[in-house]
This record gives sequence, structure tokens and C-alpha cells, in this order.
Amino acid sequence: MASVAHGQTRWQLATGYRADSFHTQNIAAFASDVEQATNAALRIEVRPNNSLFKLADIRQAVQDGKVQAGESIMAGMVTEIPVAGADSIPFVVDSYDSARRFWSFQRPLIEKQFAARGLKPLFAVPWPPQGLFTTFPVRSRADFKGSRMRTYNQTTVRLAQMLDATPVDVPMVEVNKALADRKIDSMITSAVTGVENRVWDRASFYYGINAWFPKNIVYVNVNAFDALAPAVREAVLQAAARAEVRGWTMSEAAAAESLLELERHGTKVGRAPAEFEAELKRLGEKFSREWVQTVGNDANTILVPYYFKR
Ligand code: PCA
Repeated sequence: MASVAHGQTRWQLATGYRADSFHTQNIAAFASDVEQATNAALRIEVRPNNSLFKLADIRQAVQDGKVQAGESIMAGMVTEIPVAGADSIPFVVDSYDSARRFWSFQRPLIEKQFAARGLKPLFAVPWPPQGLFTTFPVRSRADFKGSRMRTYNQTTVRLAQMLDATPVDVPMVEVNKALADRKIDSMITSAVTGVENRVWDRASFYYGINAWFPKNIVYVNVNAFDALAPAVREAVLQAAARAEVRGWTMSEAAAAESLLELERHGTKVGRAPAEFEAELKRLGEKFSREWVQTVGNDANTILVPYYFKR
């Protein structure tokens, strides 16, 4: 797919999120940085909204060389790369600062897992903290029994099960329709995802449970990367480092703005009842134990320094 004309290389970068998502805007800025820094020796065309490959298939497509670069949500890779789910363990990371520290311990393991698959990570950017949207006021976990909870990864599936709700897998770009069609009654996601999907017509409540900060990662097929001239490679890495810093700032800004936007549209934003929150934390701990058991030693490689190294 990479075509070279007059010394110009073209890459496509596949993502499952909309063009106007802050993640995608950050990627577009990365692409334009690269084009500028290389005098258009490398042009990266961003293909948003599952248009080239579906979100869940992007990593494999990049690995197979069907497209040069892609973006995926890390926790969506857990079947193949369990350690990619580390950032979706509930109630471990509770701020952007701790998410940064966490990533510094998770990153080397991700680099290694990606390298083993012929992939090179470029940068990772978190979603704002995951909160709880509901169409009903929450008093206790009993309110979820028999309801339908939207899920997007294994953590959200497991939490739905623990709450005796039915997990319903809905891609991010279809959340609005799933709510309108009454296919879901609640979901755990970020406020910004709620805004992007204009969920306020049905989701009247947003509880800021601050459950985890999942990250999207942008990466490239190693063969495509190695085929670049050394100076172009260097430009890509520098633009990637800048994109990571910029993306984290954009995420934090989006987190604050979208809470206000939800309120402006009438969604009630607040804390969950204390007892329910404590219950959620217990379920989160149960999830952590299950996760550490499945992942084994790699889990300790992240969690031990995260908790004990300052
Ligand atoms: N939005 C994405 C992933 C996490 C988030 O905040 C989604 O809901 O699918």
C-alpha cells in the first residue's frame, strides 16, 4: 500500500474513532507535524471512523502490513496482549499524574509485546476518567439487576456481570443510536464520549466514579518504519513524543469541558451514593485479583513499582 513517488512515502493510519474526537485531532496534528518536518517526504493520511478497518481489527491489519499505521484502545488487545489491559483495572489510577507514572511502568512491556509482533508503538494518550452514565438514578447495585449495560472491553464486561447487568457490546460511534433504540440503560465511559454521542436525551445521570484512564495507542508496522530514511524516522519519533505530551493535555482539557457540556444539556453530574461507590471499589478489587492471576508476573512488573516506587 505504501507508494513512493518522487521520494515521497505515503502511509495510511486507521482508527476506529471519529475525525472530530480529540484523539483523532491529535493524530491529525501529528501527521501534519511529520509532513512539515520531513518536507512532505512522509505523508500520513488518517482514516477515521472504522472506515479502513474496524477498531477491533486494526492491530492485526497493521501487523499483517495491510495498512502501515493504526490506533487502538489498548485494553481492546487483552486477548493477545494481556498486559495491554493494565490501564483498565478499576480504581488503580486516579489522576492524570498517576496515569503518567503508570504508563512509564507499563510502556516497556508494551514495547516488548509490540516488537514481538513487528509493531512499533509511537505514542499513547488516555481517555478522560471513566464515569458511570445511567438512564435511572442509582441508589444501590440492585438497580442494575436485569438492566443492560454498554461495554467496550473486558473490564466493562466483567463489571456488568458483577452488577448482574447484561453486557451489551456497542462500538463507541454507535452509542447514541443504542441509547435511542433503548438497547442500553447504562455505561461506564468518559464524559467526553458521552458528549460526542449526545447522550443527554436518555442518560440523565453521570456519576464521576473516576474508575480508570484507558489509553489509545498509535503504532506503525516496523517494516514500514524501517523503510524510511533515518532522518524521516527521527522526525516521526520526535513528532510522536510531542503528540504524546499534547494528547495528554487535550485529554485533561476535554475531561473538564465535557462535564460542563453534559450539565448544560441537563445531565445531572455528581458523585455516586457513598455506599454504592464502596461496593464498586470492592468489585474493582475483585477484578484486580482476577487480572493479576491471569496476567501473572508481568502484572507485578507494573503494579509493584507503581505502588512502591516514588
Ligand atoms: N471512550 C471509549 C473508550 C473509553 C472512553 O472513554 C468508548 O467508550 O468506547
